[in-house]
Amino acid sequence: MSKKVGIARAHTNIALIKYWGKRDKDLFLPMNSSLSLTLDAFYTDTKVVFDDALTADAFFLNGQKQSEKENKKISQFLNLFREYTGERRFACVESLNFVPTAAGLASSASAFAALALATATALDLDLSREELSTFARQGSGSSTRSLFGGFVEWDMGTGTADSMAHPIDDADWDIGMIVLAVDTGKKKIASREGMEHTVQTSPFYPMWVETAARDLQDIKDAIAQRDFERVGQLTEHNGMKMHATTLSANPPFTYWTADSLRAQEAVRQVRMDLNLPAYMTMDAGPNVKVLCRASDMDYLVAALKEYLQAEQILTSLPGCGAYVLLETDWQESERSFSRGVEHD
Ligand code: 2P0
Repeated sequence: MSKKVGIARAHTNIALIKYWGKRDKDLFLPMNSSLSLTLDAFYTDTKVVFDDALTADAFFLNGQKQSEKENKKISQFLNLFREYTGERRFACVESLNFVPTAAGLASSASAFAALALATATALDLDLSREELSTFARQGSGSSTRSLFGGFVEWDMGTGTADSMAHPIDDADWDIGMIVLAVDTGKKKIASREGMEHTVQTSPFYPMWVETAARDLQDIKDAIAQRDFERVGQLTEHNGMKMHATTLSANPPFTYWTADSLRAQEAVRQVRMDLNLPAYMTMDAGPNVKVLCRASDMDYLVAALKEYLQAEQILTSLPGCGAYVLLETDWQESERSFSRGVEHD
């Protein structure tokens, strides 16, 4: 009996210049390049064991065996590695999500980045992080960026070999993010379907692609100059444009709820009252994320508590890239996961 084990941690990321639309659905090639901030506070730990004794792949999330549908997604992802290496064994995948349920943050970014690194570790693959990001991408587009820390670009590339992530900047210059988790229910329109419908039906979509390229260049320049206000303005502008493409889809749809609008209004009010830079962005869900100065976070949170409940407000500093864990780290993760569950 032989086993090969790999364990890894990856943090989630929030796009400042959004990935919205695929030019190739099977290969997860995006219509535009994107740029994100990796977040320290939210992450996934994943253990992969390739084992002779298994007769099928198995997937456990937060200690629960997952449905056939979820299992299939994981199997297909593992197949990419099996095809690449000639590995024939099945694997057992266990993941622990340290993304508070209350955050309502999509966890596919940290999930597939952790799974990619854990699998590559189990199979002793000698790949650069950039190369590994091309595998992660084929699990979920946004996970491409979670292999790196700080500000990260996912270059759309010309094909599957070069559509990969690159680190841009450590974001160690007083950067923070506040998550306003106004609604934590399951999203009604999955991002995958939402982006496809938008690509197919929104007359604004070509303009999205054209201006996203410009926004990306501008934000990279602003990051290089450490011009926080410019980074924030571009983030807010780009995010709102993404959501304008959903409103202009046919039939139209939106990820915003009344609570999202109230949270946006709270951010506008608070930044005006405190006269502090704070910029909003939203993803394929109702929650509002606020890019701010790390040193302003306490003031902003205190002021936002006038409008939202304390438990709806979460904060994070920039996070690091994905890394390999040892068996002892995994045991510690399992313990802290069960402690967290007990506290819920
Ligand atoms: C992003 N989002 O750049 C954008 C902004 C949501 C809005 O990436 O189909 O789960 O698995 O590649 O990565 C969410 O979509 O989609 C996403 P797939 P994914 O973060």
